[in-house]
Amino acid sequence: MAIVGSGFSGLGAAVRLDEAGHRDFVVLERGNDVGGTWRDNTYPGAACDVPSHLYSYSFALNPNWTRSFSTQPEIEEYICGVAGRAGVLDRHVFGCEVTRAAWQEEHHCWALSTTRGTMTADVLIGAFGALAEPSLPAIPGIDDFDGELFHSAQWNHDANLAGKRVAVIGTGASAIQIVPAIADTVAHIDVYQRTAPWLLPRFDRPFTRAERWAFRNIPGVLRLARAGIYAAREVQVVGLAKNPRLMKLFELLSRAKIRAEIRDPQLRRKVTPNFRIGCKRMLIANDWYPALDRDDVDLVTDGIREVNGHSIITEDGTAREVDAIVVATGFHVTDSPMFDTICGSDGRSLSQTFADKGMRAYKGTTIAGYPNMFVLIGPNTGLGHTSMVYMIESQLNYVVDAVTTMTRRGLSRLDVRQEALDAYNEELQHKLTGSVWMTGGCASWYLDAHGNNTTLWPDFTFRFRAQTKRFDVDAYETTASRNNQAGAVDEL
Ligand code: N01
Repeated sequence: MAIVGSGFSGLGAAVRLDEAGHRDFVVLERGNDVGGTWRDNTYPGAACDVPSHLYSYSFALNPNWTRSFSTQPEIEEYICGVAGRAGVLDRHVFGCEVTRAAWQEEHHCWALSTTRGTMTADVLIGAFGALAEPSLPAIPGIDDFDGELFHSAQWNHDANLAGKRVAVIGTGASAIQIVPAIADTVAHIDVYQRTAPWLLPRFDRPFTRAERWAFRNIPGVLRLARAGIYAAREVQVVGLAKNPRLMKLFELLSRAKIRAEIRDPQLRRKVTPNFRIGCKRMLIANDWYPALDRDDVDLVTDGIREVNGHSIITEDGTAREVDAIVVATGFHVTDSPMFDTICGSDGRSLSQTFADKGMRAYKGTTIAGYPNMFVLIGPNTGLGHTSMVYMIESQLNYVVDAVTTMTRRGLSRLDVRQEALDAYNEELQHKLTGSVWMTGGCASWYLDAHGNNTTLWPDFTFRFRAQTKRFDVDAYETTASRNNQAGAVDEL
């Protein structure tokens, strides 16, 4: 088996397969360590907006989190620790980028081309992540900018921003952490906002010594903390997915926050969103509005026309000179470049398969025409309100059971039936129709070029857990392996 990527999902797959006795796998990782997005996103202020007791593996609870919402270094350290303790690093190949994966119908395997050679695998587990490929804005002249220029996920730590004039483009989850973190160091920040985000309070604090003692020593406390966070977050699904009108309560809270944290009425107007809260990811921060309210921070809401030399020029003709530009414009989510490199049984790439109706998978994991392939954090498994690690672990239950099924039944090929995939997606899209993501009046990366929401899970997450608990082989066309055909037929 080949696992592509070693972030939370790929590493989780390695650990869970290993535990289940499926030890013949290799993890191909283009970076130089495990950690994925938590290895790459080292920008100042990087931290998780889901409490760590929930944003961690259920099979590797951590009593040592120092605060409720962990920072990036602590999460990266946690992931590295899990990898080391699980004993799966011996099957990792680092600095190995998969450049092409093509299904070989004749041999029932995947042929992989990588930057470190070629290989074949019976099973391909795509754990390449949804937030891995930085999306750069197509602003005329930006490539010829005379100063420092980098994406939030590729922070240039050699660039000394102290005393410099800096532009930050974007006001998403990354930007709202970066701006307050650098505001004291730099001379001036121009924040370029295209759409104002809704913000809620961040209930972040260090754990007391007594709490940490309890996490370490009292059985069940960690699980209880986790369950409490899970339940509190899951309640939001009622408003987000079922009854968007309820989200108005959050809007009231957010408006009160704007009034309390910003003095300038004009700035208050600029930061007040014009869509229903929840339509785009709700952000949590206590230092974003105070940062915007500083005299040395300007919020620019005019669109960017071009970059010229050292200046960013907006549509109204104003030129603002800067020494550095931080591009915090998000990721290629619905159009990942990985989709070009994976070719299924009819030779078509995933990009081609997704071209008509957008990204679609069965249970977010398998795609018709791509046998023996499982995608982690696949279509419609994303969340805005709670821990992705919960969804990943649900998928891992499914994948591990699928591999066990293949082994037990002697199957060399599994391909999800197109009708199962279609029916699954029809129901999914039906559930999404009334959700705030579709009706809230915003443009977001949750929607693809067709206007379909192919990213989010539209229901309670425990429902996803339930439907991925067991591998449902009946939804698949299966082929017994040539070696095992007699035995397999018996068992089937
Ligand atoms: O990216 P985003 P992000 N010109 O896509 C703007 C996760 N995350 O890196 O809203 C000007 O959310 C864009 O404007 P608009 C989390 O899942 C988690 O911040 O499209 N502006 C927006 O303001 C999150 O959702 C944590 O109008 C342009 C911003 O750039 C995901 O990562 C922390 C532009 C992009 O926001 C991505 O967050 C950080 C252009 N051409 C991130 N193009 C946790 O704590 C885009 N924008 C777990």
